[in-house]
Amino acid sequence: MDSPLRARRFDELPSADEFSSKIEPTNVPAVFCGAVKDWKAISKWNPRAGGLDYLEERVGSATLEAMLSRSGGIFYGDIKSHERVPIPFSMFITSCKNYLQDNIVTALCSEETNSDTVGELYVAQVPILNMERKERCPLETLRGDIQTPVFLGMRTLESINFWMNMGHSRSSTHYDPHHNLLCVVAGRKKAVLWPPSACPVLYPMPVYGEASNHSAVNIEKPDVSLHPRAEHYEEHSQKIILHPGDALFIPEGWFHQVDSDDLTIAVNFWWKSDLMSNMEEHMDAYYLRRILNRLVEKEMDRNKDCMRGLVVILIFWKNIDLLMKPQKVIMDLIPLSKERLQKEMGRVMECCSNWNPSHFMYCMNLYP
Ligand SMILES: O=C(O)CCC(=O)C(=O)O
Repeated sequence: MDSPLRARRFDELPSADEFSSKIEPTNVPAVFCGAVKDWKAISKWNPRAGGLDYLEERVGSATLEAMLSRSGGIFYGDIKSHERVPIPFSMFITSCKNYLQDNIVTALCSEETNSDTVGELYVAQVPILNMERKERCPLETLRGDIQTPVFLGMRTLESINFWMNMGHSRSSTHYDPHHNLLCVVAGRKKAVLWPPSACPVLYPMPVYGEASNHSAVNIEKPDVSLHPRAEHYEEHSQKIILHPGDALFIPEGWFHQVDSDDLTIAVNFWWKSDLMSNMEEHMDAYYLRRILNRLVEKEMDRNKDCMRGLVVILIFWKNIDLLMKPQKVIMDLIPLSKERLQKEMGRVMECCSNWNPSHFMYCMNLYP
């Protein structure tokens, strides 16, 4: 991982001005130690210190949508692997109490998720605040137990969400289209982070379709015959451990995989970045061409990979059906000389104006 992309640790909290001018615009993660340690939630929600009774009393009657995983405690993005099921929160709390009584101790953030002991139900991303759908906010009552950290200033939040798992669980590698502050209230989380530039090794799913923000690589056991570049995924990653009271800034577009110790509770804040807020739709085609141009120029300097990218783009362009079969396309790579490459790239760029931007996005999804 390049050092400018390493997460910075802050033992003292920045002011709202410092966050807006020096931290947020860098689009590099940051850890704020003890940022939310004074929340009432820290003392009241802890499942191992009476928190389950407290939550039951405050919000036990709420019906929530929980995620039910079909792959043990690992929560992938696609609907084949999990579904959202409505459950009374009191039922989930009762399961947590039984779990505590059974005194099952799971290893913190172990590298291998043990499917015998993991919980399959995850109360994930349940709104405490939801600006888009104000009526769908089953945990609004909990708002009084938390405060928006001062350094987020007067930002307009999209949502504040509640996360609580019973057994050790893993949220699979994905990115979000919002800036995020992930705050741990109880338990511990291990976040593995990759910058957006790690796309080539993480193979995000096609932009059209379900779970487009998720990596197609099975990080537990990458299949390098299917995803050859995934062999290098660790080189681009960094690991962060979060304790109760800590907060992690995950900038938009950063891939993250999150492991939660059993009985972990967290709250996250999502807000739209200035960059996205200021992107006018009529500029999209220009941005796309501009970015493509920059990527191409960079890749020109890296002869080998550039050939691969170009050939993928050309093959896609010639035969739209192949868009659905990226592996086949990658198998069909052919070498080109640098001169030929430059010429062909010029042709591709000339064609850009005839392309629907979404064709580009498709290619960009597979390469880089
Ligand atoms: O804590 C987790 O399991 C996932 C959190 C997450 O993906 C997020 O905050 O965007």
